[in-house]
Parts: sequence; C-alpha cells; structure tokens
Amino acid sequence: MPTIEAEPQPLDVDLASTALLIIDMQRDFIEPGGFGETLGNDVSLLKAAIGPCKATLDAARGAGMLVVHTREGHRPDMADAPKAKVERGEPSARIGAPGPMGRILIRGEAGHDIIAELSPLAGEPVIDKPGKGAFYQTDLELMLKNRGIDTLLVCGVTTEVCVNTTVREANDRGYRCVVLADCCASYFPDFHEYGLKMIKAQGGIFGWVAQSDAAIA
Ligand code: C5J
Repeated sequence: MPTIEAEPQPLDVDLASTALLIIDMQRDFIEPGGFGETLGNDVSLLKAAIGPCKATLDAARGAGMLVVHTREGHRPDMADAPKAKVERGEPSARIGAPGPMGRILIRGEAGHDIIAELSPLAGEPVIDKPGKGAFYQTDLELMLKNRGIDTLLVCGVTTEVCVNTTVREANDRGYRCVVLADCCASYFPDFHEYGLKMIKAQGGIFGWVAQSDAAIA
C-alpha cells in the first residue's frame, strides 16, 4: 500500500478507497472580475495553486482514482441562498449581483464555472454546494459511501474557508483527509498557513497535510 509523506505522520493509502476532492476552483474566486475580487481580494494569490492542482489531477486520473469537483453557488432564483449570506458587503458586489462574468456565484453563469485548466472530465462528479462545506445540503457523502471511499486528498480554495469547513465536516463523518498544501490557497497568506496548521496540530486533529509531490509519488 502506498504511503504519503505527510504531517503529523506518514499515512498509508489504498488508492481504491481514496478520492481526490477539488474544492471551488471557480472563475469567481480565481479570475479578475469575480466574487473574490469584488470583495477586495488580490485574486492573483490563488493562481499559485493551479499548477500543483493540475499535476495532482493528472496523477489521480492516471491512477484511476475517483475525482470529485465542487462549486460554491446558488440557484438562479436564489431560493437556496440564506438572506444572512447574501446581505453582506456592498449591494453591487453581493451574491446574485451582476458582475463581469455574469451574476456572482450563480449556477450557470460563467464566473461559477471551474477554471479551464481543471475542467472536469465526463464522468467526474461535480457537487454544487450552497454552503462553504461540501457535505452541507449535497449528495457528496452518499457518493463517497457508494464508492467505498474512506480517504480524501483535498485541494482547492480557499484554505481557511471552504477547504477547512469541508475537512472538518469530513473528519466528523469518519473520513481521513490529507490536505495538499500547495494545491490550496488563500487571499490571506497567513490564513493559509494557519489554516493548514490547525488541521495537522494536536496529532492531526482534523487530518493530515502534505505537499502534492508527496501525494503524486
Ligand atoms: C469563499 C470558498 N471563500 N470557496 N469560498 O467564500 O472558500
């Protein structure tokens, strides 16, 4: 069984029961003009994760692993968007407002798409999630259970928001999560660093942290 060099300790993984989970690598978060930028963030900080994500995605596909993509966003009628989530920030920059890539974080709009570099292949599940966590109000858990998955390699953005929330949800459901540090990014470098530290502290309180090279190897 392959072993991933991870912190706080190496982890044996069975590829048949391991999935690659790529969180919210969407144009709205990563490209200029999207939701991330309208909130005042420097989106160029997220671009560093694209290359390592692509290398890991290619390796996972080559190994025949299950690959699952997620997207954060809402129905066009926004019936699934809590008022408390929508009513934040400037009205012109809120979820559902018109942006340069269509309505911000709305399913079907260009900005909601996964970036071209990491486009899902036919047959790779795409989970549309209304929250930060990928398990909340989605069928992710059912899909993982049906495939006998017990370990997740986790990539995506942002480290301290949707990656951390999903890893915490997964940990409570009994999944072993290995977060690939260079495949994640944040608009705030210190939040990225501490987001990863929180996961692996105290003997791996929420999971493991590794570099993509270690996972690919
Ligand atoms: C945020 C996410 N940061 N995907 N979403 O609002 O982390």
